[in-house]
Amino acid sequence: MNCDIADIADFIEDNDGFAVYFHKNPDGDAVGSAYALVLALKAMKKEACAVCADEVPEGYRFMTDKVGSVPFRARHGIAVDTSAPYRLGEYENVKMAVVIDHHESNSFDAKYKYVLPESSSCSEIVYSLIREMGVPISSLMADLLYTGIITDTARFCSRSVNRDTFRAAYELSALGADTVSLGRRFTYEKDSKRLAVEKRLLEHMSITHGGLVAVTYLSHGDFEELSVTPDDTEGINEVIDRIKGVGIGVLVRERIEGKCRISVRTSAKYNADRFCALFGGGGHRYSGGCQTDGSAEEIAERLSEAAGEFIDKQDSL
Ligand SMILES: [Mn+2]
Repeated sequence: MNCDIADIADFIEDNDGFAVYFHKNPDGDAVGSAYALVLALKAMKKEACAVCADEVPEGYRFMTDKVGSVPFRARHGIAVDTSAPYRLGEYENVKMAVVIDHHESNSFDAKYKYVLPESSSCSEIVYSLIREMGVPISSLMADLLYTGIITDTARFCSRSVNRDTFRAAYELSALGADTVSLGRRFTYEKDSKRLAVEKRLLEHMSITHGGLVAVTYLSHGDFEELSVTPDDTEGINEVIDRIKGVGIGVLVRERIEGKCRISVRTSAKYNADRFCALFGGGGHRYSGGCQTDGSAEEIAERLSEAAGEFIDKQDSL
């Protein structure tokens, strides 16, 4: 059961000493929502820091370095953009007082839990919370939140985009977000490394089941050969999301040998959260993920079959 967003604002007002946790392999939404919230807490003269099991990707540091987030022994945990405790890595056993998220399958237990699956990004929710807290939104906060929105929605192209997304984007733009350069930097321009990664993904792409299933992978060997960093694969799921007519798109990444991270994108007809649940994962209606052991190539093959079966079952209902 969700609490009211005003309850979270009250809890923050009445307390001090917050650590804002966000998921490992952080993306723009995790980074944007966490650091914007830390800035808002600091603006309220609260002690606050952002915490993640992994480092903030290089590409976001021009913003996060300005936040001045220094780790300390916090009294209260706040988790943002994180669907389940295991996504916090080494911090998975930290007790959260507040959970703010947009993953339907959110499995956290917290006194103040606010999960809005219809929200296209967590940054959008954090934006509402900061307004509820009555904190003026600085241009750095606006940049961070706008980054969360455009990266999580693949520049307003994901199926979860709605009028609230555009309203938040518009207001953040009015509050000083550098929309053009952030949009180009995070969702449009690609360097040669990124193009090489995409080329490899297209080479590995198999489209089966009458065009309904698209599966591709980056093997551990590809990661080594192309020296792929997490920065090079930010938003890379667009390669499986932008193919016309595909019902289930799957991308398998084997950054650590024998350990695969799987991303799934679906069309309106198939539920990504339910498909990923078959492999112990989860997510949203149109996007999800899971993890499994094996080589990327064999996992890709197995998932291609599983996706075909899932589609047949769904279509026969
Ligand atoms: Mn998100």
